[in-house]
Amino acid sequence: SEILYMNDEYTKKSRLLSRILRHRPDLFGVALDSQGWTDVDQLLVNVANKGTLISREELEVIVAENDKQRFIFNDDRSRIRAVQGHSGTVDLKLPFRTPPPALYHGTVRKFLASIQKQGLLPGIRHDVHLSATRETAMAVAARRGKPVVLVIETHPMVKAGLKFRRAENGVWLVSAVPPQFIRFR
Ligand code: HQG
Repeated sequence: SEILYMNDEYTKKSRLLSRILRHRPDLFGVALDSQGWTDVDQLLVNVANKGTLISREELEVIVAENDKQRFIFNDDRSRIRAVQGHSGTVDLKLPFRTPPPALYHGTVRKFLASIQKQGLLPGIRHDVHLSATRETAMAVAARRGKPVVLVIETHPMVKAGLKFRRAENGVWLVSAVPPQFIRFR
């Protein structure tokens, strides 16, 4: 149907925007500033030059309807950035916050031995991503297989000097989680 087609189209365009705004702005000649922002009009021109037409109206829908609220506009809506998930040298300047006592991380069994030894590491991303609810962590893990949800004891981490931030979409960010703060069962 027309609506389904539009949804697929938006999902494809949203994935492309994630790739540009989080990982590879260079491939599209897009410049992100130090906090990850880029000019909306310029972004749409550059994306069009590479063969994908996204109108300003479509972009508004993609940002507003995105299932994980992955993108955000600045106040006058002239600039846009990814809310989290970057692999480049972006500093989002999110304030430190005290997290709830338990946060959750969804993973799969094949990673457990390594996580038990090394703790949670950010991999290619800037930070380890933690979820506020067990359900969200389940959904994150289900992308990779049968979910295993780890409970993170945050207050001992804060006492140990580790700092937490929360992105606008509710994802909690921390540089790493040493294994002694992870409840495996
Ligand atoms: C695992 C998606 C071995 C970790 C989601 C995870 C989320 C280790 C994978 C967001 C490890 C990294 C982030 C260690 C961590 N040894 N494996 N020491 N430490 N891992 O994708 O948390 O659609 O970078 O358990 O919904 O899965 O992109 O992180 O399985 O919000 O917006 O290494 O990405 O959102 O994978 O997902 P990722 P994640 P978006």
